[in-house]
Amino acid sequence: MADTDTKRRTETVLKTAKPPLHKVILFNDDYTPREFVVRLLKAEFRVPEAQANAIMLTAHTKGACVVAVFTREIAEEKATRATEFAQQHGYPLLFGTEPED
Ligand code: TYC
Repeated sequence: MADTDTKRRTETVLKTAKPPLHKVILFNDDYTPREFVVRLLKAEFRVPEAQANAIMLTAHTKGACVVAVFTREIAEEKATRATEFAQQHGYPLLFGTEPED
């Protein structure tokens, strides 16, 4: 009976491996109207107006801005869709992806 009190137990904690994340990056250009960038960010990335505006302004002043972070496949799909949407409207707006450190 005292046995059970002194028994060593090994506990195995199973951790689910998290997939590596990738950033979607918005690049500045001289031609795309600011309002169009904000509209696209809201539509494709579901960010509220104030956040879309802040992201656009950071890209505008610094050259680029991280929009959001996703798994690689989703990040690439979103960057491609957003870039193509801009192209369809005649703008050279560019989105890219890069692995998160
Ligand atoms: N620089 C653009 C302009 O002055 C606006 C702009 C902002 C474009 C952010 C791209 O990622 C961008 N009309």
